[in-house]
This record gives sequence, C-alpha cells and structure tokens, in this order.
Amino acid sequence: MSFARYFGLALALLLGGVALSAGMAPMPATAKTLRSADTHGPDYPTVKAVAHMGEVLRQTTGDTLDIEIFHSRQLGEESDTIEMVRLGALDMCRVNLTPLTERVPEVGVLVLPFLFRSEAHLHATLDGPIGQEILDAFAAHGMIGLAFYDSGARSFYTVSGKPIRRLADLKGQRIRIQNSDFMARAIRALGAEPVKMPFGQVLTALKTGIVDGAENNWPSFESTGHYTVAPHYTLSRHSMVPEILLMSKKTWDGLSDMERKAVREAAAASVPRMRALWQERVKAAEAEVKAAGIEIIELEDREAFEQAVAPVYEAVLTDAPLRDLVARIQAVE
Ligand code: GTR
Repeated sequence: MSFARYFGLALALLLGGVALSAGMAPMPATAKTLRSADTHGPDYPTVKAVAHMGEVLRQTTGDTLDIEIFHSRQLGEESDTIEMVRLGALDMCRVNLTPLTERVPEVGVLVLPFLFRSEAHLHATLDGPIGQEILDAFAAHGMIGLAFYDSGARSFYTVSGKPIRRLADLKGQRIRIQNSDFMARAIRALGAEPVKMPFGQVLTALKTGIVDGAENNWPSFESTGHYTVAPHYTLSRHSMVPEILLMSKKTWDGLSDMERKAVREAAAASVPRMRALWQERVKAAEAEVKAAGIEIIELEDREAFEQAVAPVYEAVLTDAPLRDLVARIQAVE
C-alpha cells in the first residue's frame, strides 16, 4: 500500500471514529461537506432554511453530500463571504442581493425602490422565468445562483427624536446602508446621506450617533437589537430586495451531474420551508418590537417618496436589456 493510500485510509478511519464517538453514523469515505456562510444567528429563518437544505441533501445523496453552516458572521461580513465564494475559497453563502448590485447588473433591477407591488408580485416574478434568468446571470461572475429567499420589505428606522413621517424628514439624516453604490444613489435621491457599513457594526453606530438611522425588515430590526436604540420605525417599505443562496462556481464545477441535481433539488426544497419560517418570524418580530413600545409610523406622503426615486430608475437602467427586464417585471401579474 502506498503511503498516500495508507494515510488516506488512516484519516478516514480516524474521522469515522470521531463521528462514531460523537454518536453519529460515519460518513462514507467519499463524503463532501459544503461550507456555507450566513450573517445571521442560528435561529434566523435563512440559517434554518439552509440547514433544511442540508438535511434534504443528506437524505437524497445517502449521506455523501452535507452542508456545514458558519452562521453569525463567523467567516466575515457579507461582502467578504461573497468574495470568498467568487474566488472559490468558500463553497456557499446566503446573502442579501443588495451588496451584489455592482457585480451583477441584473441584480440592480431587483433592488429598485418600489418596484414590486406586493409579496405576491415578488414571488410570481422570482418563481417564474425571470427569477431563473437572474439566477443564471451569476454564472458569468464565478457564482451559481441556487435560490431566492424571502426578505420582506425594508423600512427606515431612526434614533430617538428623529422620526421620519414625510420625505422632508429624511433631509440630512445619516442612514446606514449595505455595501451598494446603487442603494447609495437611491438614499441620496430621497435627500438623506448614505453611510455604507457592514451589518455587524450598525448597532454600535446607532448607539454612538455615527448614523441617525438604518433600514431593514422586521426580523432583522428585531434580531439585531437595533430597535432598542432606534425607537421610530417608519413603514416606508421602499425595497423588497430578496435574499439569495449562492454556490461558488469552482465548487459547482467539482460536483458530478448527480450531485448538482441533488444540490438544485435540495435548494428548491428549502424555499417553501424558508417562506413558512419567514412568515412566522415576521409576526414574532413585529410583536416583540411593538411590545417594546417602538413608534410605528405610516408615511404621510408615500407618493413623494416614489417620485423622488424615479430618476434613480433612469440613472441605473443604462442599457436596453435592463430596461426590458424592468418592463417585464412590471408586467408580471
Ligand atoms: C438583512 C439581510 C442580511 C443583511 C442585512 C444588512 O435583512 O438578511 O443578509 O444584508 O439585512 O442590512 O446588512
């Protein structure tokens, strides 16, 4: 027996032994574990949905493919994990689409403020050929788009004494945004000053007055504890940008056809699970935030918001295919 084979066998036995001693069945010698990153904690819907995908994968591949989740930013902030996936240093990441607007032009369209009329309109778009077209667009950028996940609607929230009731209230406010020039443009169009900042730094920035506010959905407003320092939540619902599950093209290229099929099917199976988890979590987060006495504000002049961002559409829809994509999304019933 060659040294390499001997060493490989010894390692497999050792790993099998570790698995057994931890009370698990040993993984077959050819087993692959896909590493996936998420910014959220273990009980957040996105993390649970990817865990569900891992369960499905184990079942359908007879334990030869598995997913190990590095939640809570263990592998860095979203922009870092996107880069790692793109370069092939990490197998998968679950991220929001906003930090991808500069990398994949089609993504910019999904971030456009006030584009989706409702959650039903968003789902009809993402579940149909347009959603597939946008997932497919990632391959040219070193990534494989596996699935879209719900993220509800993003709304503004601000520190004490700076509530946003109408467009004029945003003037001069320093609003934290995700890493996206595209979003910065939209925030400037609304009269505020965008401050790009990683998710993990926002709580401190709100506490210390580095920013006056931020924007996010109910579950993230609650899970981060931002509501404890930003007591005004304005239901602007300005963006319905979804989450996405990405795989490194390098990892994908190393999978067999059967494994790819199993990955696609498991990712698809995690979408309805995510939608159910999301609905529950939105309700729970809303109840928690309301119980804490946060002021919930309906906009007095929603139309003024919509008009203010109209020039953003013109500025970012620089070519005919992107304009066509927006028109097709608007036409989805
Ligand atoms: C959340 C999203 C995260 C992250 C975060 C942010 O809604 O789930 O992936 O993008 O927003 O604002 O950075």
